[in-house]
Amino acid sequence: MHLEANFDGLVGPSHNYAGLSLGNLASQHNASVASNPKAAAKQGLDKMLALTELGMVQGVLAPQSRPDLTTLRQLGFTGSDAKVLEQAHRQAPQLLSACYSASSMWSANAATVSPSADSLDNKVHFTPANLVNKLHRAIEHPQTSRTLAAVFNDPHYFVHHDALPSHDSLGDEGAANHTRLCSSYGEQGLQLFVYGKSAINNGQVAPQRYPARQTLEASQAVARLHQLNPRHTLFIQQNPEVIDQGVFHNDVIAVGNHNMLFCHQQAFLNQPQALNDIRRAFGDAELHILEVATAEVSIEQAVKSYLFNTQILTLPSGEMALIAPTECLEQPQVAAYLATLTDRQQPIKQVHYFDVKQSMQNGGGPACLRLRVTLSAAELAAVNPHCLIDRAQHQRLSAWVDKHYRDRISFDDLRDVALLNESQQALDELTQLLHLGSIYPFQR
Ligand code: SUG
Repeated sequence: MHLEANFDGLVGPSHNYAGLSLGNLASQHNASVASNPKAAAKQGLDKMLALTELGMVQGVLAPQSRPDLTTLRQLGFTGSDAKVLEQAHRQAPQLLSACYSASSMWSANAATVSPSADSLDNKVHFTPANLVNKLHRAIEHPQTSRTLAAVFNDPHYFVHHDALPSHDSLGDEGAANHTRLCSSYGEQGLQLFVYGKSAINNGQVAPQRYPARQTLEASQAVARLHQLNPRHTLFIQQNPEVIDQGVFHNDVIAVGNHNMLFCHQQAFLNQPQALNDIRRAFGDAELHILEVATAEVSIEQAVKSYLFNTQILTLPSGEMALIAPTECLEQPQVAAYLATLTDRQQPIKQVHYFDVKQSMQNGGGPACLRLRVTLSAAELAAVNPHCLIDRAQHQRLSAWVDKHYRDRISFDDLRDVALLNESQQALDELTQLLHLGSIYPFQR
């Protein structure tokens, strides 16, 4: 019996809005808004608990230690920690913000994961994403590797690869640009990689305004590392025109689960052809493709609402449920679409709305916050059990947030060494709650 577990990134104590992500409209628009880390972490934890109450297996991934002092020192800031922060604040505010970002909360970007059913060696493969396109995210992967290794720590079942080399031609954004379609979780599935541009084939179309973060070459490398069967692996290109309208990851315009693909009509380049390729590669089994027409929902409304950054869950009953952000209720076209969704001929039978506004304001919806890991019963038993959420663990983590998190952070707070000390103390305690060992540089 296989199932799909969601591992959500726990929002870190330094969650803030710094306008760091060109091409991510929410991040750009909210650059100077004050954040509320406590509310952000609680919103995330509440979504995790709610999914367990729907009968799902839910895990949690610890946040990264911020500020990233290793990087700040590597950039030439010296002296005591307080001095490092003070200098960076004065001389290079953008670098200080980058080293303070809590962006690891969007664990869809942590890694690409392939289940054992799809890999030649029958193991679950993880490749942390190099996230080279944005400095604040490019510094995540060394810690991501340590964190994933502490959660999926049995080499009999789990294989951990290094991130791809850090170069734009190998830009990799992890599971945000990857979907697996299957008839049942434990059977061979179709691994669908969606890239923004080909780095080597320069003749190909690419976005003009905003960056394409994921390259074809990176996706192909991940597929090789994960020992995927080429017959069940497909690479398709995201529509560059929508990247230029704020669709910075494929998971902002399409989401798949089981034998269902939910996407906008403009999600992929040459969409009719792309959908035919998907149908052909999926084979004879039943596949539901639910395509939303531009006439029904514009790209602008899709981006504002994150209609496609929803999670599609297969509940224990076999019914599918959609986990949507409350912003979907605020965009009239999207609200109207969702109001009639369950009446349509398609597998989603329930829609649940969640307030993840703190994350949304930085361009991260419900699907950005989770890393999906398909597991057999034996593989699940090999996962660090303290990183799985139940009511008791949710309660402990909520109390931990209450104890350590601030309810307001704006840029000037980043220079305060007290925030650094608070964060390290919080994370030190967290490693005990989650039985992670000493995964952070400050603990070594
Ligand atoms: O990489 N935002 C993230 C949002 C990631 C969303 N993930 C998925 N679509 N899977 C990003 O752009 C904003 C940080 C700031 O501006 O403070 C940020 O990094």
